[in-house]
Amino acid sequence: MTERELVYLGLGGNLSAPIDALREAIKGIDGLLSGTECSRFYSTEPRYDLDQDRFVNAVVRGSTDLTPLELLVKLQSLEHELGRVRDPSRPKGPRRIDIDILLFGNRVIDEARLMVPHPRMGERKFVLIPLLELDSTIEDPRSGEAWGDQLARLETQGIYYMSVKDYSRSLSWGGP
Ligand code: A4P
Ligand code: MG
Repeated sequence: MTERELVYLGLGGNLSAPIDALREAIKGIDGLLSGTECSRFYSTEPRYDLDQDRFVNAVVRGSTDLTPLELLVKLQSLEHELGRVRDPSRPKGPRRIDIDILLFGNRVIDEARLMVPHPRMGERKFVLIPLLELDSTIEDPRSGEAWGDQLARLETQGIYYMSVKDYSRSLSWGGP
């Protein structure tokens, strides 16, 4: 039997009502993980492909007894259901929703289909800030370094809190 492991997922989107897209994604993820919790939502300047709208980013965590690849397949079908369309000419371009596996317990996974910790998370404030909101003490299982120390080395990246009405970490939103 597999043991339950704590998983952190990075969510982002910048096309057609991204707040709604993230909320729908969180509902879907809540059906896959137990004890789901979510960071605040952040409005973030686009990285890599700069000619696109700001993203909404957040991090969700919860526990699972799925294997990492089983979880990846389920998350990819959730992305698809929520209207994710891949444009091969713009791999870092606009998208309705992107769900990345950031951390899976303390595992280090180096497979073509799945790399954990997510290989670029240490350079992304739009990942590290919401991640550390959920647990300020977690460490990179590759290096043992605190993610907070990696965050402290990064340059300004344009990360803004969003005031989302009636939002709470327990996944309950009041009102429309
Ligand atoms: N894959 C490997 N490791 C993982 C993992 N840990 N989690 C493989 C999820 N997937 C993983 O993913 C491509 C392949 O990576 C998958 O088939 C899977 O087997 P994808 O989601 O199809 O491709 P992608 O989303 O275009 O790549 P990626 O790296 O997730 O995109 P990025 O790098 O996230 O770029 N700026 C701001 N401010 N905020 C953003 O959220 N996002 C992007 C998108 C660009 N700029 C941004 C943001
Ligand atoms: Mg992705």
